[in-house]
Amino acid sequence: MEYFKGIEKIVYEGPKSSNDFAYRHYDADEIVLGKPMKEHLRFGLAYWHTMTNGGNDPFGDAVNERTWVENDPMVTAINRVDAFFELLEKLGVEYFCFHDVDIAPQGNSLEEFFENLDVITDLMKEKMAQTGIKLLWNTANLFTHPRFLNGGATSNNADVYAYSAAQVKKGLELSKKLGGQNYVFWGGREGYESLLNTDMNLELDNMARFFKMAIAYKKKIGHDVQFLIEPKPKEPTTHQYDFDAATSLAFLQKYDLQDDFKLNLEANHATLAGHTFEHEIAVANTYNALGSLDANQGHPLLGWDTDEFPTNLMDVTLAMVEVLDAGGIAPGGINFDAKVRRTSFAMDDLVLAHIAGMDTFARGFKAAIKLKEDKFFTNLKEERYASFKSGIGKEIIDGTTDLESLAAYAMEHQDITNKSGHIEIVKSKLNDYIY
Ligand code: XUL
Ligand code: CO
Repeated sequence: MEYFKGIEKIVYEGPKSSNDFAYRHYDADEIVLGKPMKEHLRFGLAYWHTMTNGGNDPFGDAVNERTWVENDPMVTAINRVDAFFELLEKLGVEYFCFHDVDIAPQGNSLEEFFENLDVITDLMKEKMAQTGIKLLWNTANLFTHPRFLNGGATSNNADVYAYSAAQVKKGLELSKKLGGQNYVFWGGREGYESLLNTDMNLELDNMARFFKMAIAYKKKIGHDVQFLIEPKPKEPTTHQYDFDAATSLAFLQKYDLQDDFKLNLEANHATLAGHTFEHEIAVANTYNALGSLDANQGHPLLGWDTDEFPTNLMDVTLAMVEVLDAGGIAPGGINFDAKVRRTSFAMDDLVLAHIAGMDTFARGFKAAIKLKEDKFFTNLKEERYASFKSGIGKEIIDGTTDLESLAAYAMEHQDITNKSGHIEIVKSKLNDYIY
């Protein structure tokens, strides 16, 4: 059965095309920096937004037209697999991501849930073999069901902790079965609402214990998958433990987990934390911890996680500059953790929204390459930090000076002149690369 009727495989037609159902910038096979563009960008589709989300908001019911939905949840789940792979193939996207609860009904027990997951992942495995489509990452949803109201691995309730472990154990087995390249831990409700009744040290210790058990289990089953933590500062809890890249890295170092985890950074989570996307990627790069990206954008006027499709070319370009600095994103990818607006409820909106996101990333990627080739930022920074190239600055870098000799130097050089950064003209020149 065909779900996306009337839509052919989306192909690259070039920037002059007026066909909405074509790529104007993303040319999967174009050789860029020695390999096809698709191998740089490694786009992924998110099951939850694309297949499962109904378009509900706190004020309104589901609106999305989704022709795979039937009364029997298992029939719907099976239909979804067909529709999902049809969409992946039509878009020419080679990776996907899911939470356990996105793909199969939970039934009335863990046993039933796991059986349903086995049936659905059998189907997925067949489709993957037929199409060459790969699993970028999967994860366990430890936040939607009421049992997780106090979190999963940081719950005050040990039975919930054990339940969470069961889901992650199963998730790792499914990752192995499907050849998952990464496995994500987003701390859904791993955080707290009030310190008045929260033992933060116990909760953080428990989270570290949980991660250590997951590392032990992936080793035990012989599945060398890259673990990723996905930072987010708030929502749903007031204080999420994995607030941002820096906080997550401090946690990993405190518990000696830094060699086993990298970060999955999401644009809208960065902005919620009061950062830019490129800031978060740059912080990860400082620690060699860039794992993967969740591509989306927030609304500049709204303070919550709107998960819009990424269309802001400047933001995407600056993020891609950092990705190039990291030497690329593999084995991570660029997962569209993005949902169509409630007013974009038609089936073909799913196609159009992904085209928009992929074209934006292709343009941003090319602009980032040009910026690197022209040494746009390198030249600016070399000039700005020139004082560390020679004289006292070089001594600081070489470690051949100390506080006393610096103080003696300062006594002789009190007449300090700073150079203007001319940041306004820098921004204007940057625009030339983007638009
Ligand atoms: C929530 C979010 C999640 C994670 C996976 O804001 O981004 O969908 O990406 O659990
Ligand atoms: Co995400």
